[in-house]
Amino acid sequence: MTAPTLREYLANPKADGNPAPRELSVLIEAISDSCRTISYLVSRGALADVLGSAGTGNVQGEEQKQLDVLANDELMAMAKATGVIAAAASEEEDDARPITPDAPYLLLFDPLDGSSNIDVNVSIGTIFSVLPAKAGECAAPFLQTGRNQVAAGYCVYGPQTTLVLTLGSGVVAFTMDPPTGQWVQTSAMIGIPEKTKEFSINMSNMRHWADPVRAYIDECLAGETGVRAKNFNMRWIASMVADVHRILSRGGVFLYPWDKRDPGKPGKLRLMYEANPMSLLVEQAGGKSFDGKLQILDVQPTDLHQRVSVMLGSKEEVERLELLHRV
Ligand code: P6P
Repeated sequence: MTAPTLREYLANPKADGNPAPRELSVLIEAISDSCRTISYLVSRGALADVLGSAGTGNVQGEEQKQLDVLANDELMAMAKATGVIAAAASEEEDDARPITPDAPYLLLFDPLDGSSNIDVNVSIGTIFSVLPAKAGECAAPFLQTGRNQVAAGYCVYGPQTTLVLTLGSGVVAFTMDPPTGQWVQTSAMIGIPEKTKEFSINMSNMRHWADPVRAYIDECLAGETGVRAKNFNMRWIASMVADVHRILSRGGVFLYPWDKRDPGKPGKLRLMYEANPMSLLVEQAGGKSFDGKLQILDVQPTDLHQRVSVMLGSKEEVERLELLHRV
């Protein structure tokens, strides 16, 4: 029996016995088409003269890479063409864009996360989040908690191009078959191991961390001689999509916590289109995601581009961090 394609997966009954809603299937397939296009652009790199700076900055005050802008334009054009997106918001744009009045969904995305890795040929990715459109019901329809997401996922552009997706009934993965461009299911019901020996954090920020984070990492570094009684390994790709993909694939814990470098900033990563979609995937896969006080999916957003402290992954590790944040 051959593995289903993305289209077949979307048409098959889910846990609730029903196929995905038609408009949601249309959207997910359109996102996969855009990811295929972005993957092609990323893979051509210098050959297509798409590397390097775009010479512009984004709302985050960050320099935009050419591929950031190309990926953003591709996803915005897709959002308009589907007819099922009421409005779309991007890391690369100050304000959300109204798209199709009375359409059922809001789309949020980081078009190309990990931009600092683009020019050095390290894995990067597209992250997306789908919320129900509540246009007319509230002044700020985007400011819904991550629990409201109807779908979330990412596409990692690495040795394989893999789309990882949840519609709220588990996490599945599809790998793009280069000769045909077809998305073929390669993982069903991804589960994060509760235990791990791998942590993922940018250690150069150690002197700036809050005490509970420092205590947790010190425990990991103490290895089998310390309270954890086991040795840990460290990974930091500086591309959230790649680090989270590893954690979904074999376990681990990822931290980008608040630190003292800019005390007024809750963290580096953005809640709406990085932390929330990744947290839904992680929870759906049996892991946890915590901001130092709350489960990230319970954080009530107040701004489209707000940042958040992120600690997510294997359940046992996040619960250790929760304990250390309570003492
Ligand atoms: P640092 C990429 O720019 C990103 O937003 C995430 O993908 C990644 O985890 C993080 O920033 C890396 O940050 O400070 O280690 O360069």
